Amino acid sequence: ISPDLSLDADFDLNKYLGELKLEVETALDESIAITYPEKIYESMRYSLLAGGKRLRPILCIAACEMLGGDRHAAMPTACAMEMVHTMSLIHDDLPALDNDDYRRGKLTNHKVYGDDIAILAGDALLAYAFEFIATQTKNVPPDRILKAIAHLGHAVAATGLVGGQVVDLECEGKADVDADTLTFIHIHKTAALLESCVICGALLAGANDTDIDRLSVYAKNIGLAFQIIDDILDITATSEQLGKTAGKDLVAQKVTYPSLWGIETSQQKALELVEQAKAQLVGYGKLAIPLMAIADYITTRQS
Ligand code: GRG
Repeated sequence: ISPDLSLDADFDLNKYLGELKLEVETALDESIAITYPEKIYESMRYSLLAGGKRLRPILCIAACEMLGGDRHAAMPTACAMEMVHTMSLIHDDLPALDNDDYRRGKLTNHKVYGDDIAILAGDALLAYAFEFIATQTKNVPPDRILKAIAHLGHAVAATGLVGGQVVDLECEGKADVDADTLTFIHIHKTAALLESCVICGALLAGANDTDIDRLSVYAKNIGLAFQIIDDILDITATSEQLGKTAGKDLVAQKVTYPSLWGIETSQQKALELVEQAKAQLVGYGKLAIPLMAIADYITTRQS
């Protein structure tokens, strides 16, 4: 589904993603200066500026622009989304959770700065994200900013990311996790923040209730599709590294969509979710092209 295929021809998604990623990274670089006590600012910057696709800020900006909003109005919120995402990764990598040594091709935060500073860097990034939206958003009516702050709070609290992570922890080592529980985990752990990026971008542009409903379905669907593809990429990447049999053994320890449904059915499900996501945006015409293209990118991405 496309708003108008002839208008699509000129749109270069890679160029769009590349340019926005650069803009976001410049804004992120400027968002935190190193001052006393240096160690905490260095630790925050180490993970915030470690690369990554910057998909969350890009979604925030694309949603704002689709509804006629200004890119600069959304940039502080877009940066805040990446701060929250980064802090969730720092905490997720800690020995008490996933215990990972590498992230985005670099040593994880706690491997460089120690568990104590990594916990504090995560806390600082989370608090600063909200301060950043409240103090840096310019030329947007305050009621819209307030709605965005409330939405993000709901998305990261026990009602969102944290709740999803808790259920994930409870399922660890269990072989009988069902599809509903898995969906609960992913809707909260992964889709909630992606959804908040889209909704907050839209709120800053002055979205009405219908816009919010449509974008909410769009974002939940691409969020779930994103996680399904993430699980598939995990298997294929692990298989490539370790040989197919060893890779399968390794991923079998955790119930995922591909372990429940198989890779092909999971891929099909992700494609269906993306088509339903795009169907929400047909009424927005040419302005929806970036969000439509990002939805497709979710299922075609290789990393
Ligand atoms: C949010 C208060 C608060 C605490 C964190 C640890 C935790 C609670 C939640 C875990 C959240 C988590 C790590 C979800 C996984 C999300 C996911 C699919 C990450 C990978 O995202 P990409 O592919 O990564 O966009 P890049 O590196 O490109 O940014």
